[in-house]
Amino acid sequence: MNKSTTLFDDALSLLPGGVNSPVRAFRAVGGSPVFMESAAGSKLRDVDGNEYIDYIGSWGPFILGHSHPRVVAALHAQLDKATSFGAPTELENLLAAKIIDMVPGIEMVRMVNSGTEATLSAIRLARAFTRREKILKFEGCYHGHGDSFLIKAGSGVATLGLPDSPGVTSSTAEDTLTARFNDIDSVEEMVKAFPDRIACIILEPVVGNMGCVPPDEGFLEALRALCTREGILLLFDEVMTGFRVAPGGAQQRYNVTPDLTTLGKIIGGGLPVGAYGGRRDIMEMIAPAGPVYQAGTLSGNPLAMTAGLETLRLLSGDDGLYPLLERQAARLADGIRGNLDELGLPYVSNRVGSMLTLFFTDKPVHSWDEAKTCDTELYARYFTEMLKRGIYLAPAQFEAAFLSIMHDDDDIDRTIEANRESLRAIVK
Ligand code: KE4
Repeated sequence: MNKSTTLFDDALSLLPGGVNSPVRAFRAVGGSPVFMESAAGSKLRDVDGNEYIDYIGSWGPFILGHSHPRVVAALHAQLDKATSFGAPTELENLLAAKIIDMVPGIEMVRMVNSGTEATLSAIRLARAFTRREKILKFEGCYHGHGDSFLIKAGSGVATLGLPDSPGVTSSTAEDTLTARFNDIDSVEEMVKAFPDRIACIILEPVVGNMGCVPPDEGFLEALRALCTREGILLLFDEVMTGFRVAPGGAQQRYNVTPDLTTLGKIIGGGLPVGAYGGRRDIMEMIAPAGPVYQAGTLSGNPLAMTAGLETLRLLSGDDGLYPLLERQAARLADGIRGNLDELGLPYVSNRVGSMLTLFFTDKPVHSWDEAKTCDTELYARYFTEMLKRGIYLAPAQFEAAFLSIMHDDDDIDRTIEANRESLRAIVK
């Protein structure tokens, strides 16, 4: 028995499902999760000494690759001073200023400790600002595990086939309306049915949590116009797309500015940081400036601020990084598409920047309706074949794969070859 399996057996008696986050448990792909020990650049090493090319990157944060020397050096320096005070520090000013400088729609920002905290806080703020109670989300989008979001959610909720989670009260669920991503008519329908009652529309502007699903031409612009017309706040949940699909996130890539934005993942450079921000007139309602309460013991702690600040400084300091990510991800996607064509397989590959997904369905995937037709059994077999070949993908069809600036030509070539062999193995 290898060490990962032994550790997982132990974990099962200590942690629910043996993990601290459901998607890590390999439930959707079978087998026992791999326990990791170390990482550097694009590579992971597990507790049994096996090495993998990493396409999870801790679910998005490691766009610079694991253990970037400048981030590690900055953390060592900060560790020697202090890790947290529960008092203001200059580092919070510096990271806030960097975020405001990089993200078009953010004039003021509040740090929290996770994407979930960011989205929970942002909808409370939207409800307070508009004095309305309903929110509207899209089927297949995931915005963290807050009660209001566990309604037809994506990511682990979709992966585990969970209905809207038990423990969410019916009154909470009633205040969450849902529509179809990329279908503006389904949004108009909800707006007509609930006039002047929707506080905000929250979406992943590029969905990652049903797999990677780009916005159709004009969809984001139509949402922007609808929200402006109806006095609804447009909330881009850029926890995944922020600093990923462009330095200024999806709102910069598609030139559509939301009223509020939530951030996470890359913003912490691998340490726990989330943030929400937006128009100053809205943000100034947050305590202690205004009446909307939100707080956090470790919000803005110096260690996490250091990792985030160094990461964003690196991303904004080198104009060549995003073109490099684009080139490498395009090469990978083209290679996979070439394999699919060579084998005559009908599957669909979606990509935006350095996030991409291979969908095991023959339908173009524009919304959850198509994503849910995927053959998740086949994905499970594909995942296992790729893992055997040293490629570490998301252990679930309804997730995105991520590249870092450290994924070099050899990584891409090896992944394309592993993809070819794995596709052959599963369709035999
Ligand atoms: P966290 O609370 O996990 O930091 O962020 C929640 C969240 C909010 N919004 C979006 C768009 C997100 O993608 C996430 C978290 N993403 C998942 C991966 N699909 C995190 C992985 C996990 O749940 O373990």
